[in-house]
Amino acid sequence: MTNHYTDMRNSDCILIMGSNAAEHHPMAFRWMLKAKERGATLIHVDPRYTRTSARCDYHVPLRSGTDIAFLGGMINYILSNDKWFKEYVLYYTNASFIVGKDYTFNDGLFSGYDAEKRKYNKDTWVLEKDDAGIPKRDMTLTDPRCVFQMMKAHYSRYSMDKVSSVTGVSKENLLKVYQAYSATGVPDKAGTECYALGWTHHTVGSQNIRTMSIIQLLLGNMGIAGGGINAMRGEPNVQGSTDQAVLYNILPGYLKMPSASIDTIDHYLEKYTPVSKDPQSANYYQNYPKFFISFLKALFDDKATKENGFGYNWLPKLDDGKHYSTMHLFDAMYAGKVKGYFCVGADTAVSTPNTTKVRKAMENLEWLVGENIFNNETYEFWRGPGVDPKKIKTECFLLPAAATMEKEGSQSNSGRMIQWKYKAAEAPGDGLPVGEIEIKIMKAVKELYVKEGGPNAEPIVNLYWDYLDGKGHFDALKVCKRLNGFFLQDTVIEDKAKGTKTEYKKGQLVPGFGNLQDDGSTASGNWVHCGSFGADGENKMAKRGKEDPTGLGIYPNWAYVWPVNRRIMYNRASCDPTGKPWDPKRKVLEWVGDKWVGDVPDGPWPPLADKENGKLPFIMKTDGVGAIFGPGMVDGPFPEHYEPLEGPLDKNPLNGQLFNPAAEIFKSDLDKVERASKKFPYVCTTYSCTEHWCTGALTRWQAWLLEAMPAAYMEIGDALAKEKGITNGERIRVSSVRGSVTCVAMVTKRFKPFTIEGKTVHQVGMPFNYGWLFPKGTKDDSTNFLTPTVGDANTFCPEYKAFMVNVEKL
Ligand SMILES: Nc1nc2c(c(=O)[nH]1)N[C@H]1C(S)=C(S)[C@@H](COP(=O)(O)OP(=O)(O)OC[C@H]3O[C@@H](n4cnc5c(=O)[nH]c(N)nc54)[C@H](O)[C@@H]3O)O[C@H]1N2
Ligand SMILES: Nc1nc2c(c(=O)[nH]1)N[C@H]1C(S)=C(S)[C@@H](COP(=O)(O)OP(=O)(O)OC[C@H]3O[C@@H](n4cnc5c(=O)[nH]c(N)nc54)[C@H](O)[C@@H]3O)O[C@H]1N2
Ligand SMILES: [Mo]
Repeated sequence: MTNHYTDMRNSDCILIMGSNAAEHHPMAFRWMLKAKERGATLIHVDPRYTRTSARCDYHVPLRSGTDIAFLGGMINYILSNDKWFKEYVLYYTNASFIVGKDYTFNDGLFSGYDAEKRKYNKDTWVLEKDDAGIPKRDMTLTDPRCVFQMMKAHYSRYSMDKVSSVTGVSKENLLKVYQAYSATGVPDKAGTECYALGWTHHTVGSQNIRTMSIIQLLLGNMGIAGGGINAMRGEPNVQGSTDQAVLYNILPGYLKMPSASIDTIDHYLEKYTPVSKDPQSANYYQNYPKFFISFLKALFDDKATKENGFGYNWLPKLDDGKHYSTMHLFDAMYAGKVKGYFCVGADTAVSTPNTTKVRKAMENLEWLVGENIFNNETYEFWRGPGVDPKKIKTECFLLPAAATMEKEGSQSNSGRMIQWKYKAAEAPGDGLPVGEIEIKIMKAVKELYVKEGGPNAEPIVNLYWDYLDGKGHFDALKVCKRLNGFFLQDTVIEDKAKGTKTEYKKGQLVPGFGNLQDDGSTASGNWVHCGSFGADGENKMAKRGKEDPTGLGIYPNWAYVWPVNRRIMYNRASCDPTGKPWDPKRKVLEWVGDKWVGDVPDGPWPPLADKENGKLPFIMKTDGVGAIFGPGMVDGPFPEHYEPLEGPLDKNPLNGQLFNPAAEIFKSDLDKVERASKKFPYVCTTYSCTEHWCTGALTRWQAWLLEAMPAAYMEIGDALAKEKGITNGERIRVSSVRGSVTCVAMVTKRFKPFTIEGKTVHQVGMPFNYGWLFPKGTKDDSTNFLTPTVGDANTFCPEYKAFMVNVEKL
C-alpha cells in the first residue's frame, strides 16, 4: 500500500477492482464504509456479485482478464475529456519527458521483441537526456514524442465501443465509472484504488496495477490522503514476509538478489546503484551501498571485511536467466532436479496451479519436511487419491509448529505497519515456533560444518547465528534488533542541515536508515526496518499512542511504519511546488518556510520551487517523478490489453497479439493450454469464500466453518444452468484440458452472461478451499486440477483468475 488502512476513510471515491474486500478484508472494509458515510462513492468492478458489491454504490461486472481494456478506456476518457490534473502531471510525472526515437509500438508488440526467447530487449525503451545527462522535457506537452502524447496515441484505440465489446461491460456502466472516478482529478478531491487477487492472478497482473498507477498520476491521486494504490494483502503477515525476502529474487528490504555473473561486490553495487544527474532529483537509492553493506555485516559480522568484499561471494547467487518462483520450483521438481522440500505453513498440493503436475513432481522428492499446526494434503501426498504408497520413495517429516498466538514477534500489515505482539499461550505438546525450528536446524548445520568442514563451508561457518535466548528458545527481540541494526564502532553523525552532531557508541541500535554506512561500521539485516527501535533500545513496534495531530487518521505514535514511520508514501506530492497542500482540508504535509510539518515527509529537502535545494517528490525513482512511461516492466512501458492464455476469443480485438507475448509459460508434457475450443467453452475464475481460509487446510478441521460451507462448489449463473439442465445443489463435473474435479452446483444470479464481440460468453466461478484429506469421506479435490501453469511476465504469479472449462451434470 502507498497509503494505509485508516486513510481510506479520507477518500471521495473508492474503486474496488480485483478485490472482494468485504469478505476477505472485513476490517479494512470498515474504513471504506466510513468514507461512504462521509458521502464517498464506492464502486465494485468484479465479474461476480459479492458481499462487497452489495455495500457499494455500483457493481459493474466485467469479464475476467479484461481490466487493462477497462482502465485503458478510462485513460482515454480522462485525456479526451480533459479531466487530468494539469500542474501535478506537468511537475510530478514524466509526462513531459521525451521518449527515445527508436521506441515503437506496433500492433501489440513493443520494440525489441525476441520471438524465440519470448522476451523483450528494453534498450529502446528509454527517455532522452540532454548533454548534461538530465532528462529532456517539453513543458508544453505538445512534442509528438513526449510521454503525454505517446500515451494519448496509445490509448486512443480504447474507445467506449471497443472496451465494451472486449470487457462485456455496458457503455452506460463504463461511463458511470469513468465519470465518477475521474471527478477526483481536481485538487480538493481524492480517489483511491483497492486491489488484490482479481488483479494479480493474471498473465498481465503487474500491468493491471501499472495501468491504475497511470490513472492515479493523471488525477493527482498519489501521495495524498484518501488516495494511492492499495494492495489488500493476503496471508497474515504476508507483508512482513516479503519485507524479509520470502521471495527468491530479493534480499531483505527489497535489495536485489545477486546473480552468478555479477562476480564482485563492486560490479553488484555499480549495477544496482542508480545515478541521476538532475540536481532536483533526490534519487534516494544512491544510498544502496549503505543498505547492502550493512546487510552483509548483519549476516557475517566481523568476518565481513572490506578486503573480502564484505563476504559478497558467500551469498548464494541465482543462475543467470533462471527463475525460482513456486511454479519454476515445481517444474524443476517434476523434471527430477529437486531432492528435498521444506513446506512451511502451506498446502501446496492444493494451492499451486496444475495439481496433477504438482503431485507428480512431489513423487520425485527424496525428502519432505512440513512445519505446521495441522496435517494437510501436501504432507500426505504419498497416500493421496491414485497414489500407491509402496511406490513412493520420499521420506516425510511433519514437525509440530506453534500457532501465531503461541509466540511473540512482529507482524506487518498491508499499510507497512509493523506491530509487536505478545505470546498469549504456550504451544501444546512439542510445538515450537517455526523461527525456533529453523534457527536450531541452521545451528546444528553450522556446528557440523565447523567440526567436519565440507564444500562451500565458508558462508555457513562465517554466518553470525545467535538468535536463541538464555534458555535456548527463539528470541524474537534479538532477531528484530539485528534486522534494525547496530553501530559496530563509536560513530559521530553530523547533520549539516540542522548543524548538529550526535555521538553513538559501539553496540547501540541505529535509529534510522539515514545513519547506515557503507564502510562496514554499521550492521542492519533489513534497512527498511532500521528505525523500528530507538538508539536507546525503545521498541517502537510496541508503541500504542492514540494521538492524531493531523486529524487524518495518521496516528504517528501507534506502532511503527516503514519507511521511517511515514504513513503516506510520496507525501510531498500532496503539496504544490511551493509546498502548500493542494487541498487544505486534507493537509498531510505543509512546508512552513524551513521545514515540513505533518506526516514524516519523503525526505527533508525543500519543495521543488526552491531551485537550489528543492527536490522532486518521487524520491525513490531515479528521475524523481511518477512514471507514466514505465520502462521498468519486462512486458512494455505502456500497459496493453492481452487476452488470458486461455480465453474465449481467438483474436485480440485491440491488437495483433492474442496473449501477453512475454508471459511465462512452461513446456512439460503436463503443461497443456487450450484456447477458445468447443470442448471448454466457459470462462472460469477461482477465489476464496468467507468461511474458509485459502486451501481450507486450516479451516476444514473446524466443525462450525465446515457446517457453514461443507463442500466444494461452483457458482453458475442461472442462464447457463438452465441451458445445461443443472439445478441448484446437484453434483457436477468441471473439467479443463489439464484435469477435472467434482463439486456441487450453486445456481445463482450473481453471475450474468457477457456479450463479448457480439457473442454470449458465460463465466463461472469456484472457490479453491477444498481438498481430499478432510472432511473425511469427501469425493472432491483441489480446484487447481483445472488451473494452468502460466504466469505474469514480471512476477510469475499464476493465472488463477481466468481460464477455460466445461461443466457437466454428474
Ligand atoms: N475469509 C477469508 N479471508 C481471506 C482469505 C480467505 O481465504 N478467506 N484469503 C486471504 C488471502 S491469502 C488473500 S491473497 C486475500 C485475497 O483477497 P481477494 O483478492 O479479495 O480474494 P479473491 O476471492 O481471490 O478475489 C477477489 C475477487 O476477484 C474477482 N475477480 C476474478 N477475476 C477477476 C478479474 O479478472 N478482474 C477483476 N476486477 N476481478 C476479478 C473475484 O470474483 C473475486 O470476487 O484474502 C485474504 N483474506
Ligand atoms: N485456484 C486458486 N489457487 C490459489 C488462489 C486462488 O485464488 N485460486 N490463491 C493463492 C493465494 S493468494 C495464496 S496466499 C495461496 C495460499 O496457499 P497455501 O499457503 O498453500 O495455503 P493456506 O491454506 O494458506 O495454508 C496455510 C497452512 O498453514 C498452516 N498454519 C496456519 N497457521 C499456522 C501457524 O501459525 N504456524 C504454522 N507453522 N502453520 C500454520 C495451516 O494449517 C495450513 O496448512 O493459495 C493460492 N492458490
Ligand atoms: Mo494470498
